[in-house]
Amino acid sequence: MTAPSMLASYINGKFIDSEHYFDNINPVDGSVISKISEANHQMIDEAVAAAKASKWAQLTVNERSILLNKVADVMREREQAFIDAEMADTGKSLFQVQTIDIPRGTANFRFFADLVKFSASESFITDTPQGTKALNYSVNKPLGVVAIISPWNLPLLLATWKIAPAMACGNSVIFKPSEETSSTAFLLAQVMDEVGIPKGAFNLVLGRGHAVGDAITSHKEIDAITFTGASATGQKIMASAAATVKPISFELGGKNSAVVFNDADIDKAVAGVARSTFTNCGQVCLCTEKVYVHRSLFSEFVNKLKQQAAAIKIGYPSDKDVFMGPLVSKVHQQKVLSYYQLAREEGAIVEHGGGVPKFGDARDSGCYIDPTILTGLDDHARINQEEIFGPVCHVSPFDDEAEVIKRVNDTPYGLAASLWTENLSRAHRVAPQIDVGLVWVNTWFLRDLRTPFGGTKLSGVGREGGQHSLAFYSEPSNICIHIDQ
Ligand code: 6OD
Repeated sequence: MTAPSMLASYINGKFIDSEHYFDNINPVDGSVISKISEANHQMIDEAVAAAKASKWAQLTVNERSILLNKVADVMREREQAFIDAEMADTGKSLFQVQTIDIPRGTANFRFFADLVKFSASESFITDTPQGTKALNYSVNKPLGVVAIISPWNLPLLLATWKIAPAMACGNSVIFKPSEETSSTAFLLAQVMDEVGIPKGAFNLVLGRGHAVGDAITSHKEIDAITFTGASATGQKIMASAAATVKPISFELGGKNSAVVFNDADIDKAVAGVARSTFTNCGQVCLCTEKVYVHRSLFSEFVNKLKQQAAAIKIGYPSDKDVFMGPLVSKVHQQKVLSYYQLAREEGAIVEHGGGVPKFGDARDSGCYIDPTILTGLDDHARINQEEIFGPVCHVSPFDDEAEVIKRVNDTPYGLAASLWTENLSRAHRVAPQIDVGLVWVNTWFLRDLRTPFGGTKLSGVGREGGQHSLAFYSEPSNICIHIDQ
């Protein structure tokens, strides 16, 4: 498994180093994977100036679509390099990068490259009672320079989810990936370069949040900001964007529930909740952290979920059948462990896990953590209110439908929920009452790129996906033509 060993920013069609470097650490064993050159303020200014001057917006929709499909083609040819780089940075399992992260990177480009060609703009014939007639139609223009700040949990997937529609709509982008996961971003810049994307259309600036992220979000020449990450960071970016009233689109944190009703197929529900809790070590904003199970099924459900957790293979990400690698970093491992400790202090019963697995080799210096199941706390325990972002859920019993809806909604977040029931009427009745942007019934993280994606409350602002993305990344301008009678 190899990843690029020296990572540089890509600005105005050139790879550029600064004299400041930091180490990119492998979460499997703490070794250094690569050196990352951190962009300085002058480089950020150059990137923004290049983005403004780029010819990208002048290309036709069809020309942009062809080039973005070429990006997808070359990413597909280089799939193994993307897989290796993503695994090295994140420690996520081969199975996951092969089936989720990297294919979605390519799919995001293809989807938006095609969608933008088939999108119509609005038009209305105005016919007033006084007999005045006019034709109104809107033209969708790019916003200009869009800053894209993406997180470490699904690095390529979440970056391309924004880069592809932003560029399809004719915007130039300034892309800052998380400092934990810059390798696939660097590979993507190489692809953009080779495919012949006009200079300045795609700029990659590498570095840490306080050094590079803040300089981007406060930059006066940036026209819009789109961000996926922690709610607290979203709050800071929003304050910074307010100064110039920039459009923003945020996908933020979650404290997502799964509800298992007494009419659920219990084995499907157990397998589904295990997947929604432990996938990517719980490091997906959509992962389940609170599980409500009808009291009649509670003990059976907890026992079966414990069996699933015990069967999870934890190890080297590239080993066959490994489902959980390490968490992304030591800092994050310490954060999740502090919540395991807090759960004990709050009086939780630790049904499974609660610590760090021991391997007796180099992995003991890595960022591994146990899949963990908790019970015994009420909904107002901090464990049941705060986003942990680790492979952990708390399971509580409930008695009736109205009660569980109220309890699921009793959180400052509103991203996702999953319902497990074989009763179709119940699914239709309950789903719209959950105050979240995404409800899955008898499944989880089943994605259709045309659907609105985003959250309510602390979980975000706006929706992306399909036409929602095109609406965010473009500015409609209405043209009204009077029709002489
Ligand atoms: O699947 C997607 O398009 C998406 N935006 C997933 C977000 C996951 C957050 O961790």
